[in-house]
Amino acid sequence: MRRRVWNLVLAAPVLIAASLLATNSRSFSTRAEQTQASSAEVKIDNFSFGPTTLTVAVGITVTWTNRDDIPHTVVSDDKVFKSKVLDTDEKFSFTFTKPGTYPYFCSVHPKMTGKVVVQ
Ligand SMILES: [Cu+2]
Repeated sequence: MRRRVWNLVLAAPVLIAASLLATNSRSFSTRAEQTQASSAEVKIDNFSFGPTTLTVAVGITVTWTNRDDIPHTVVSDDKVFKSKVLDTDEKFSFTFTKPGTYPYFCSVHPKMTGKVVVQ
């Protein structure tokens, strides 16, 4: 009995912290949508990257998702990043830590090109 009370005492601050954290992250993500998101997405579909040009802030993680029923890759022209062959619904992520323009293409279908602009 004594032990159960002690567990409760220990659990209370954890629960409070967890609920505070949940509240904080919710308000943060609302704000993030408007100003600085921490991630961005590119969809691969119908032999194209969408959006073709994605502009993000430094530190953003971009995730490419293959929504096509054909395998594709995401390969940087300057070899900054390179995915494996992505089957349907597979994802590839890369975090951009330096400003610049990062053109990329699909090595299976080199006519498929896109660009990430990091500001
Ligand atoms: Cu492709």
